Amino acid sequence: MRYKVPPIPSSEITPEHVYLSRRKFMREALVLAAGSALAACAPTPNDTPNSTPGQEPTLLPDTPNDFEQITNYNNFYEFTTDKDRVAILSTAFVTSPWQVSVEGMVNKPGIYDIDAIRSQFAQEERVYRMRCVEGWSMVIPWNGFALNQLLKVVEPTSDAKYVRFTTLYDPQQMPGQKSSYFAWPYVEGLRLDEAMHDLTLMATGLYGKDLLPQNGAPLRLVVPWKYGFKSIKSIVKIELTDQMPVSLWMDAAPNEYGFYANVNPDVSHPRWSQASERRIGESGRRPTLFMNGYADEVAGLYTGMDLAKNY
Ligand SMILES: Nc1nc2c(c(=O)[nH]1)N[C@H]1C(S)=C(S)[C@@H](COP(=O)(O)O)O[C@H]1N2
Ligand SMILES: [Mo]
Repeated sequence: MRYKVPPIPSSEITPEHVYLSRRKFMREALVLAAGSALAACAPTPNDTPNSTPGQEPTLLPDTPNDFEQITNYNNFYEFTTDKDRVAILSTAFVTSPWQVSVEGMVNKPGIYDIDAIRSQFAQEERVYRMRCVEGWSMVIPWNGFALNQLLKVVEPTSDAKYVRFTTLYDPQQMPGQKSSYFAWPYVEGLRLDEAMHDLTLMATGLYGKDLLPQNGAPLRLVVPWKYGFKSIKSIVKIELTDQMPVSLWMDAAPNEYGFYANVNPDVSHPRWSQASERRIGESGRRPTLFMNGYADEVAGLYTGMDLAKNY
């Protein structure tokens, strides 16, 4: 029997004013949507042990993880590499006041206060899968705004090709940054067209509450079709550039972590398969979807590229 999970339908990407009325239907909607799943995104691995060609796939439900799970199992190496202890070690992290500098190849650079960001850009809810490169996943109802809203305001110049994001550097608050194992601060990057894509979110909250420190307060990137490490937390700088950014992970292990990091069950990590994942809260594993199930929306960004080479 083959297993397949539908993309979270765009009907679940709701503006805030209908969020409350829709919420109570969310679980039903997600389950119902499973019945009309598209086959397009996931090339089902033929080598799945219990795969029977020609048989209709069994649909797995794709419901949001609960608040406790999302806020107590985290990767945030600035605090600790222990996923179970990020929450406790980050409680005192100061996220207000907070400023974000938008600079580089833009006509209108600026320093944005987090409160101004919140009020200037209409907040909406996006329920996204998140797939960590380590092989676990969650479904998270984020609040935030499309990054392209901000980029349109600052006006990238015609030379700008990439966006480079930087996390706060403050070893007093973030003891993990005292380790010289990584080239702090954490840096991530996107191609400008990836950054402009409507799915690319700047998150300020989840489950309708402001982000907690462990999830990247007060402002973090969410790129749902890429491995979780691209979704950089606690951002203080957004830079437009013509140079492909070198991320913290590319610097640490270039043979293991590339610039693109698109979720791809067919391209193994050098040390483990990416064909399946453990959904937090579930027993057993489920198949990993090509582009994390968002291929219908984003595969066009990579037309003609060899995704095994551009990992
Ligand atoms: N600054 C920073 N951002 C980061 C990380 C980190 O260690 N530091 N970890 C990444 C990884 S590996 C994952 S899987 C996600 C986890 O996000 P979550 O804890 O909110 O689920 O954050 C990403 N963003
Ligand atoms: Mo991750």
